[in-house]
Amino acid sequence: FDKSKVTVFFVLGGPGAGKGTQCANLVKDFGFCHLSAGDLLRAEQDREGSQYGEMIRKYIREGQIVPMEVTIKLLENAMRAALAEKRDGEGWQDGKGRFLIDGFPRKMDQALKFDEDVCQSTMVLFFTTTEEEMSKRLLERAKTSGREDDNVESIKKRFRVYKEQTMPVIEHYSKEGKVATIDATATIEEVHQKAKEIVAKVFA
Ligand code: UP5
Ligand code: MG
Repeated sequence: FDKSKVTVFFVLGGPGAGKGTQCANLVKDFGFCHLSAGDLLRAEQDREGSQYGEMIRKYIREGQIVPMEVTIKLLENAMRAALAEKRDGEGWQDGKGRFLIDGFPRKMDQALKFDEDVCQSTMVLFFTTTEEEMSKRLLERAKTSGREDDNVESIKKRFRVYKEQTMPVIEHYSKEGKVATIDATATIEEVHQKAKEIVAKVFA
């Protein structure tokens, strides 16, 4: 698709920081198309006939990053599908599709590849809070999420991968002046207001 037809915001932050929750709010405010890399991978994992299902399951349980080719292909396909059914006034302003790409890129190779092959992001929304808080949120969510990685062992691994592989991505985009850091420790509504202000400035 045509890169000039999209506006992309990456949404990063540790496991359980509230990326998905805040994306849902921003969809309502600005009509974004919300694509969670983790959700796309989980859907592919469960898709009958997928050649990647078992591999994805293993990576997610271990908190490891699935090889980037798979994730980038899923994202590109989802973006193309969304653009194909674009309708004015529903996130498609001025002839452009607005995308929130949640939980991606979380490793340097993915970041460089996506920027080169798909498109550059306008901004990175970075939700940050303490590991203690994230852990508490994930263990609470575990009661109902059904996610195979919402358990103490997997959570520890996810935190480690986040620090070792995702923090360098955030530093990389910080140097490009693209990162807006949002303290995600406050209530969902307080965090939402801050995120909304930041995005509103971009679309002003
Ligand atoms: N909650 C949210 N905000 C709150 C607040 N302010 N106060 C109190 N509670 C709050 O929120 C988590 C929980 O906290 C919810 O119950 C919520 O109500 C509450 P959520 O919005 O779901 O947090 P989020 O940051 O989205 O957490 P998630 O668990 O989805 O983050 P991860 O980054 O770990 O998960 P993701 O789905 O992105 O990735 C999962 C795995 O997929 C990765 O570990 C990896 O193995 C794989 N993956 C790749 O390989 N490649 C990719 O590119 C992406 C993923
Ligand atoms: Mg999420």
